[in-house]
Amino acid sequence: MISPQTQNPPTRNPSWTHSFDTPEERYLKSSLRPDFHWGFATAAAQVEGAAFTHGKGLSCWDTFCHIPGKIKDSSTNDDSCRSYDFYKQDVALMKSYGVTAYRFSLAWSRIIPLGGADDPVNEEGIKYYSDLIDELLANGITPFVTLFHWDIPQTLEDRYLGMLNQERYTPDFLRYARLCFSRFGDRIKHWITYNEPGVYTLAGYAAGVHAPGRSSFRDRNAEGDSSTEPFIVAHTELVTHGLAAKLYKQEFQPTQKGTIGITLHGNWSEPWDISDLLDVAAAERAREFEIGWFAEPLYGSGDYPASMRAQLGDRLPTFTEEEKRLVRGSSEFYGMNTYTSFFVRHRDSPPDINDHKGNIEVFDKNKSGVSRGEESDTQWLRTAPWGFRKLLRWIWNRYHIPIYMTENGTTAKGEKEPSDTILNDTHRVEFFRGYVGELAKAVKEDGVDIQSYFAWTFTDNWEWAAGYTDRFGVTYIDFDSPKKTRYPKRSAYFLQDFFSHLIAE
Ligand code: GBH
Repeated sequence: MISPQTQNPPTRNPSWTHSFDTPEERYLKSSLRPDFHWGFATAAAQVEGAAFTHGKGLSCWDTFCHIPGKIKDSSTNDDSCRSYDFYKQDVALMKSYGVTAYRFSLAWSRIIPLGGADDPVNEEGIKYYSDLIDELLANGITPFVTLFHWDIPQTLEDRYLGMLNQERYTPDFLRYARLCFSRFGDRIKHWITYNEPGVYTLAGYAAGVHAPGRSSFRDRNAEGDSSTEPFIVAHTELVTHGLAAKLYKQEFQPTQKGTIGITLHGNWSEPWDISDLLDVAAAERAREFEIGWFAEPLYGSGDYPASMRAQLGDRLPTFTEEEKRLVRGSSEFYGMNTYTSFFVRHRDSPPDINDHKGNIEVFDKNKSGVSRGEESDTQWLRTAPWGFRKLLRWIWNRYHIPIYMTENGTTAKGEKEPSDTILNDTHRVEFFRGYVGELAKAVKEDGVDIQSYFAWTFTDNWEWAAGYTDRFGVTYIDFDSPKKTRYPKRSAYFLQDFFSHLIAE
């Protein structure tokens, strides 16, 4: 069992010390800029709780998780970590971990309960975020804010199917964005419009396993079309990101002096058979479908990758010239979420109508039997830092734009049941040692401009369709306890020690 905590914030187990004295680690000392930001990232729907109180309106996840069969452990996010109630303790705990920054998202339906451009504002919701921001700043922690981390107001789904209706969605999103800039922008200098637009649309509209739960698969979802809707929603996200960024730059940036961008997901794809040109091409195609889908319009040619157009034809929307101008160059940095790497093999058969990956197959081992990495407690996720540096280089060489690492982390086997060794999370420590080390090498040796690292995540939380079964935190939560008691794991202090070694004075 875990021993009870008497201190607040809880104190570090004195036996948890880390030294960085291998030749490579000594060589990497002070390789990160003095103003490098490090900390943790979270999302409102995964941590806040207070889903139906304090004036909050419903989000698509509040409805989705109450539909039987949608969440693995039949849990809901009604109270989750209760960070709405305990934000002060959380800031104190983060401070004790030595972070310099914290990335969190705003729940749109807490701020505008019905979501729409003409709907009333919930001042209590504004006050919550305002207080959180003040608490962070008072503790020397720089807030990074995400406007949208997947929790669209349910009313907008009911009114017009949310992002499937670009025309009606646009003014609603822009009003929400403007309200946030005007109420928080005096103190927020780092804005992220969307978190992983690709995952929102693929999980919600292609696989149908996330809210709003649409797909072509009638055993799973009553409505939807996996062959078209994901691309329509992605288009809406790109264009409205561009509009919100333009709004910020024109009306707020001159006085508020902040920066605005977007966060994309992306895992490294490595050819299954490096000597097979078809696999080499398939890996590049996989990267274009996963990452280039958003990155090319934003940072590259201004249009979708040619490989996507070739496979998808008219099912991929077309940018008007005006939309292209809006989107291209709109993001001032590359927000990167990455968790793992895969081996990718070409397929000989033509692509399925519901394929979104570039007609490839994904493997855990390459042709020679080399594994992509050690298993976590999550099927898709393995420790594969070898691909992380390749990914950083690939992005940097193509786009030459500053990179903000906005998420990276892992679950670990054996964390489902509490035990007296559970807090000594060696697997997670080794994951971070690998990934943060590769990041430092990319900065020092490849000259990649990386300005932040946010580990996913601060505490165990509600992992969407996986419920409470997947624990990504550097802090253990006893979800059965009324106060959702927090217990630091060793990895929290490992990150603190590693970053004090890596960040220059
Ligand atoms: C991030 O998404 C989210 O931003 C964050 O909210 C979440 O808690 C965190 O990761 C951990 O999951 O087709 O079976 O190979 C990561 C999203 C999840 C996208 C896994 C790709 C592949 C599933 N990724 N998914 S599979």
